Amino acid sequence: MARRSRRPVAAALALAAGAAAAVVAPAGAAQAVPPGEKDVTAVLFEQKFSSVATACTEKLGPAGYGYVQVSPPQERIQGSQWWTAYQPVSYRIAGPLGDRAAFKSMVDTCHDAGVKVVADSVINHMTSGSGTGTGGSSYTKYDYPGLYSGADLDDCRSEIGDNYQDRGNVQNCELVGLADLDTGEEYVRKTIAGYLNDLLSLGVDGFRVDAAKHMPAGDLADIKSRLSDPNVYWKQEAIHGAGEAVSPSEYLGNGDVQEFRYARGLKQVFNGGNLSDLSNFGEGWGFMESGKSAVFVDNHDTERHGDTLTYKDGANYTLANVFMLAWPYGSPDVHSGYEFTDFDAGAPNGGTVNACYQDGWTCQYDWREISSMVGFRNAARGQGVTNWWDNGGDQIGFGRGDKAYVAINHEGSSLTRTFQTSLPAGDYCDVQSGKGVTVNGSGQFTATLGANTAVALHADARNCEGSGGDPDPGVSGASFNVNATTSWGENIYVTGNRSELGDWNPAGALKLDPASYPVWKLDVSLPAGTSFQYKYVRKDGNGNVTWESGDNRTATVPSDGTVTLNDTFRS
Ligand code: LM2
Ligand code: CA
Repeated sequence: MARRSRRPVAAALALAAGAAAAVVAPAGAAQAVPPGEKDVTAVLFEQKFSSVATACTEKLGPAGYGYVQVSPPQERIQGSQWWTAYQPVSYRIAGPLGDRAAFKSMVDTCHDAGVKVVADSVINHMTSGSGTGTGGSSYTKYDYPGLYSGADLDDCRSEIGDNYQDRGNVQNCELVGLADLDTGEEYVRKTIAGYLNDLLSLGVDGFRVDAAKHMPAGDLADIKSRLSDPNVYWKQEAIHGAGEAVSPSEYLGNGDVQEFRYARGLKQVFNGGNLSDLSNFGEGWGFMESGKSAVFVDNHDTERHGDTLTYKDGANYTLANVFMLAWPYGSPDVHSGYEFTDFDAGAPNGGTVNACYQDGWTCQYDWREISSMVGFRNAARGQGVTNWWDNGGDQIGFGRGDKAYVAINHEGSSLTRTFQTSLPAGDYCDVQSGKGVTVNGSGQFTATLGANTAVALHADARNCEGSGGDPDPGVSGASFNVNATTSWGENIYVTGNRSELGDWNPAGALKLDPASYPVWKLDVSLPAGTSFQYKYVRKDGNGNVTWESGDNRTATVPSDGTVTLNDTFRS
């Protein structure tokens, strides 16, 4: 495996030293608005189109995601590494994720589920090697028969390297040695626009523009003006680096720009700072205007280069996503990839997701704490922050007008508090835990938040039916009792093949009550007659998960009442 991959791109993506250009945001800028009512994008990194389609129908649509972003669909170089996706060979949809028909079918299926589709678009460069691509096209560097030849590539034929102080070097030379397209040239502009128009003809709703900083903003404006929908959603990847020649804000005239400082700020706050510092997160931190910023906790590059949080960061990561979705700045991407230890490792199972949390698929978009906040964000749309509270440390709470309220306890001990909201009185579901909460006539509710947990209420979740967790008395279900000896800081959870049990997701698993230790107990509502599989998992204080050994356990809910399960944790 080519470990050399780390250094060139670390350099390409590195921050250069120097003074940041001040970005002045207009006062009262609106929340970012990709077209439509729902602004959260699930990024399904390197998933096959057929698996993306299934996710749209089963998870993304029902959860309220507005968009799904797919990895680059065009023909790429062969190889098992994920980054082959960023080495185009031709603009035919002929990669490992699926062919043209599979792509089209995915777009149609996602649309039927109410989810729009963003395509990751690699238009700054072509591949640097020679060989035969995933669709059978042969190529050599600077020559892609039938598409581009030497005259279409930039004259600078050397690597960008570390010099981000020189605009010409950044935009006209070769990013990690990849053949750089001359986007100033008519034929190149026409050809790139032709590719994007082809994707639009298949129903695509928007583009993530890869390596935007490496193309002059005016060139991108020209290309965009040639599209069948020149106002299409346009999300430019321009990485902020202090003191660099090219500033991300140059691209705001074209459309949205990804605000990398947002993700870096969340890492800083959740890995050591205080949540109380987030009260002015956004323009108040010097970020670009909210209405044109695309934000994320991590992406496929930053989770590998370590400049942001990742799925490996346990509650810090989960709660950062909860905050992002609750906070009205920018339009959020929920990144969703797969477990890795090897930087280069490509998608598990050839890109096919048979089920979340199998084969290494991490499915962040489906984590109970995260997916439940998509509905929160949709309910809170258009509402500013109200009722901010913090303890001066790592505990915060805030409302979104009379539509929603969230509190996050990022400290190591539990928090019991009466929170002041602007919510109408009545019953709500805490969508984080699936337990009912009552807001009184003064807009207050009292809750206990365990260490590193959140509570979240919103107008569209007035009861917990269908959200799992809390059983209503007299309703059918399962009574879990498991004898498990634990060390201090450890807890026992149950998960299984039902949404009520978190769909085999350790992050969505249900915590058992240790009041009768060493027997941990939980009652869960399940439909009468349901046969299901389950297992217990052990989590330590850092969120590390240990699954029970052995086969999945099975049980069936009787037609009237509850099945009682008396188990012993299998180490
Ligand atoms: C991006 N945004 O601007 C992508 O988000 C990022 O993932 C891409 O890098 C990069 N720009 C180019 O599109 C990845 C990966 C690199 C990889 C490139 C091209 O992080 O490691 O570079 O894709 O596949 C690889 C090798 C590298 C080699 C290069 C050219 O790792 O060592 O450089 O190919 O052969 C000599
Ligand atoms: Ca370029």
